Amino acid sequence: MSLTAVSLPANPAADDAPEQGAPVAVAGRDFPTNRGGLCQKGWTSAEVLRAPGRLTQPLLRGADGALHPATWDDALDRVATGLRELRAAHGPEAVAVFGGGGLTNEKAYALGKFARVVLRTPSIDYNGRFCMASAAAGANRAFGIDRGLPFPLADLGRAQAVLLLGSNPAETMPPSSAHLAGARAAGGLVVVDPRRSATATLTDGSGLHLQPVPGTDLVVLLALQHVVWAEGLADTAYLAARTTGADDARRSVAAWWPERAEQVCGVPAEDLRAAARLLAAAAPAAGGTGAVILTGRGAEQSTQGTATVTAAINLALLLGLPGRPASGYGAVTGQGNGQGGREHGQKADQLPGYRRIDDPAARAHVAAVWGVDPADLPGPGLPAVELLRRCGTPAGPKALLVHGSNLLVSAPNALRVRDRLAALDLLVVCDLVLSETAQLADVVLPVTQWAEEEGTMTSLEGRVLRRRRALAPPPGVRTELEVLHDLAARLGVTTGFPTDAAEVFDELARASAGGVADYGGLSHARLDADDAGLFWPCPATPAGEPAHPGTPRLFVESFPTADGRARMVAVDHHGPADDLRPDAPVYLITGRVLQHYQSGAQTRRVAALAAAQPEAFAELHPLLADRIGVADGELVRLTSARGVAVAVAHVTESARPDAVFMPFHWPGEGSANRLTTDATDPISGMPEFKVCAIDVSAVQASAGTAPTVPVAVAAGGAIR
Ligand SMILES: Nc1nc2c(c(=O)[nH]1)N[C@H]1C(S)=C(S)[C@@H](COP(=O)(O)OP(=O)(O)OC[C@H]3O[C@@H](n4cnc5c(=O)[nH]c(N)nc54)[C@H](O)[C@@H]3O)O[C@H]1N2
Ligand SMILES: Nc1nc2c(c(=O)[nH]1)N[C@H]1C(S)=C(S)[C@@H](COP(=O)(O)OP(=O)(O)OC[C@H]3O[C@@H](n4cnc5c(=O)[nH]c(N)nc54)[C@H](O)[C@@H]3O)O[C@H]1N2
Ligand SMILES: [Mo]
Repeated sequence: MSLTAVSLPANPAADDAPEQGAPVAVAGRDFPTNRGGLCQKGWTSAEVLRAPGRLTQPLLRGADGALHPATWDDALDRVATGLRELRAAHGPEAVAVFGGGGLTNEKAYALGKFARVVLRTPSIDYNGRFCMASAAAGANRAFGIDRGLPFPLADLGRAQAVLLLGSNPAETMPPSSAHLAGARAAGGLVVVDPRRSATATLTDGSGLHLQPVPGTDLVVLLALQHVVWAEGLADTAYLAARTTGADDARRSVAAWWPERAEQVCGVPAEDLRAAARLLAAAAPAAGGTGAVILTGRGAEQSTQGTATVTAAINLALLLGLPGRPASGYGAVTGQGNGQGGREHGQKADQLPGYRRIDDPAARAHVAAVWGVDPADLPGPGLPAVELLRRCGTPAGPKALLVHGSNLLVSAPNALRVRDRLAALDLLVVCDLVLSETAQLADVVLPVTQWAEEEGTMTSLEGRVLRRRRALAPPPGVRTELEVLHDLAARLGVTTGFPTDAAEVFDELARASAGGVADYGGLSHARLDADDAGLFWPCPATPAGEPAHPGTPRLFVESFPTADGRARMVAVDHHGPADDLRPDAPVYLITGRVLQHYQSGAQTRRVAALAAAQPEAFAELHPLLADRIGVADGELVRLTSARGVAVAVAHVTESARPDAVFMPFHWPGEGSANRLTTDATDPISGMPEFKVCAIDVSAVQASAGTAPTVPVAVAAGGAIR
């Protein structure tokens, strides 16, 4: 299975799609990435798939301001008419598209093609911008390729040391944390997290938990490199043979000796030294079994996310790791199709096959597959945060189509996002449920989810997997391939948008051929024959020759850059955009809990999960709780320059005294993203979700005005 909880493998026993209403068992399949295990959310995912509140009819906003059930024809006509009018009045850029990393490869591909060929708009981006953008930017720059892991996940289990920066797999991908057991047993697990997360507790008794000041991972990484150089632990033969830029990178860490780094990141100098030595000893060049450096969202969702990833890569190169056994740098992918979702063209600057939309050769290739003139393909669009910021402004998009994202809850500075989306002339949301974003829409189209349709997804290791339909969709819903086909036809494009996923995949394979993410040798039929999937790049081979076996391990011989070498780039620390100050003296850090998925649109509707984590909460250290006079279980008010949130205090020593942790799974008053900043990384466009400055105080409940804690919006509540 791919490493996300909600995206579970279809029950392999369920060859015949059970009928609607029949029980669906979700079973762990014996598969190398998850060792047959499933996380808690996984065990209840059959419930998630059948969560109440499923939309089965399109909804149209009426003159009375409410959403009313409508026929598919009326709903699609309204969308097509609206798009045509807005395009005629304001030009093609006035229509924008927002995709999602939960979409299958086929849907992500079709959506990107729809934007460029039917709408002819450059304005398309997706929620992966919030997720993998910094890891992608760093890896593309250094290695010439962005595949979450350059080796099969099972290799991780053989590594003697693993450095995890800002990743909490014990809660966010429990099946994969089994692969940390090897490093843990060897005393080589190092977890960098300002919070004593569930994953950080795995270092108890052995290994190291480094608990930095939020937003200072880059300083930790610069210091680790400093120690490697200073103690003669660098793999200089590897640097000479396989990299460029090592001298620059070396100069950039000269000023970050451990005692100075400690002043900024708060991690004791001795711990920094110990971590660097432990990693160096695990490197194959030093006789170890392997060392892996992994980043998660904690290190990446920062205005210096690309720089932080670059520093992690520089450290890996310094130790000679990439391309060596059970070694290297990787980024832990997030959503169901977080990897495939970023390869096929729903990114603002991208064409299928991970091609650049500003590359003339890439445009010519893809235009030929699409049967259009390359000159008619739009150029690059704006990254997600900027796209949303411009929605409904005089020069910005007037219409937005949303496919697979609940922006009102998950986007940074969510109150501003709400204002921007409310200012649109036409908001169209395709979803399974009436998410908070769908509640604001003019048109809501009910669609199928992955388990109800045919398709493929790609795991963080670049393993392309077939997903077969495991259950019948509720009557009344359509697949997004059907929606795009129908809309294209209404907008005058009657070919090129098939509704059969195998056919879409074949075209995707041709469009990707010769690109970085080459799927040219793959098809549904070939993947059907191989339950374990195949790793891209997997190019087509000439007729009569054996099929390409796929590429489980990258970088063994060289890197896919112009000169075959990895590029080391000097980076430096500047700190968070919204830093502490007298009226905002505490950091807010955000993230996830085991029981909920993302914006919670699906998991908040599942009774068992809602009961286990019913309400928005904020973790506070006892010292901070004492200072503001709040006890465990009482309400706190969190205030940033953007907004105010209210949450239940969880008083715990796992927090730093200067940092409150709040999950972002809840809407309304309990929404962490009412507080977060929409400042972004200048290279990747990634917003700084993980760190901003807030004030926190006790909510004094006065009689009669007891504050309410937000709960899930009742399904269907806004329909009249
Ligand atoms: N249960 C569950 N699982 C999920 C998801 C979910 O919503 N729920 N979502 C999926 C998706 S899309 C993703 S992207 C992944 C995300 O997976 P992770 O990256 O593991 O998840 P997060 O909880 O966002 O962040 C990880 C850790 O970063 C820490 N952190 C916060 N600020 C900083 C900092 O400045 N530096 C460092 N080093 N750490 C910091 C937090 O304390 C947190 O423990 O999970 C996937 N799996
Ligand atoms: N503060 C803070 N905010 C964050 C993060 C953080 O760590 N901290 N993490 C960020 C990250 S990494 C991510 S990935 C985002 C995720 O946040 P979102 O982009 O909001 O992702 P989901 O909550 O998964 O929303 C998916 C929506 O699509 C619907 N859906 C599911 N499957 C399909 C489908 O096949 N088609 C369509 N059309 N709809 C479907 C679901 O019902 C749901 O309403 O949140 C980001 N926001
Ligand atoms: Mo994500």
